[in-house]
Amino acid sequence: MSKIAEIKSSFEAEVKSCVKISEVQDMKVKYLGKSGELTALLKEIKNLPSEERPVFGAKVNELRNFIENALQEKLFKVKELEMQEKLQNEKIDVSLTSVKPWGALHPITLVENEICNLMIAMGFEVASGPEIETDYYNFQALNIPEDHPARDMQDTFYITDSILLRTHTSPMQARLMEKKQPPIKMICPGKVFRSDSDASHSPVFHQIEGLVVDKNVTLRDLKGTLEYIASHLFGSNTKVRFRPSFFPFTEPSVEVDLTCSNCGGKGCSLCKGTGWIEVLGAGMVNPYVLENSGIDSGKYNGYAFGMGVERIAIIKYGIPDIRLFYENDKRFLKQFVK
Ligand code: 2NM
Repeated sequence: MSKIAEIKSSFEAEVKSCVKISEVQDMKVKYLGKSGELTALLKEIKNLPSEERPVFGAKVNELRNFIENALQEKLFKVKELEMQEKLQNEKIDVSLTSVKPWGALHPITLVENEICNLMIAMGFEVASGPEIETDYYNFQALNIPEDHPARDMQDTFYITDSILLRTHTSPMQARLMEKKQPPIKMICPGKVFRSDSDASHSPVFHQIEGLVVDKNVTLRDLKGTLEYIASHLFGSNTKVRFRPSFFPFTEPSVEVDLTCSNCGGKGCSLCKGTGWIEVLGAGMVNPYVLENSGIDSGKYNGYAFGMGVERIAIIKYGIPDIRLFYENDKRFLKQFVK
């Protein structure tokens, strides 16, 4: 009996000092386990006179229940304690400044914004439209005939017979002309798609097309507008040259050359000794295109131009391969951060 009291008081002292879950678990083994103190005590029962055994057994069981309950209670308290401690030590300071990931505008976005801002300054409105277009707006409305090579599966990504990925942004201009009567002064920047891929062609690239429709618009108005853009993009000495060309949607049509920004027109490897670089296409809007969109070609005329944003950026920054724009190599992209 005195042994029972002894175990109880040593247990009570020990349990008080427990602060960890593992300590409580160790105590369970020490007191209640197979080779624990209570089991050892029960083994002594055979040494007692038979009339004392029931009382002794009952006392040991009472102590077992007491220990079990006390350990259960202690485990609960200690778990709570450990949780509080974790909350104290592991709290996250959300007000700390984080490590900022690197980011900047893409060079294509920078050049696109630069051109758009020049056009906005001249009073052009900016419009955008669907990248998935109908054959009608992408080709028919723009006077591109059925047998034109651009309509070939080799050049155009078709979704169905009559739905496709736009090959230029002019379908948006046809849409606008249908909705709005002149005067029209608009540009249309956006992604365009052509089945072509090498160092100077990407199946997805960016265009900015411009359109002016009004009374008495002249080729000189077109040239003045392009001179303004060219001098801001490539320097005030940049000259603009028109060469005759052909597009179904313009008549007459021109290829637009700028004096080489690398050599200033003297001739170098970039311009292959000519002093000029072909940068964009343009012309006076074909009257058929105006009529297709419900504009009276007897009353109104206009000019239009189309340029590749990548092409402008390649010339401006001397970039050797168009694919550099799409690889997201930070060493390349960082060079354009001002
Ligand atoms: C170019 C070249 C020449 C053009 C024509 C039109 C529209 F909608 F008026 F018919 N938009 N863009 C055009 C004209 C585009 O890209 C080389």
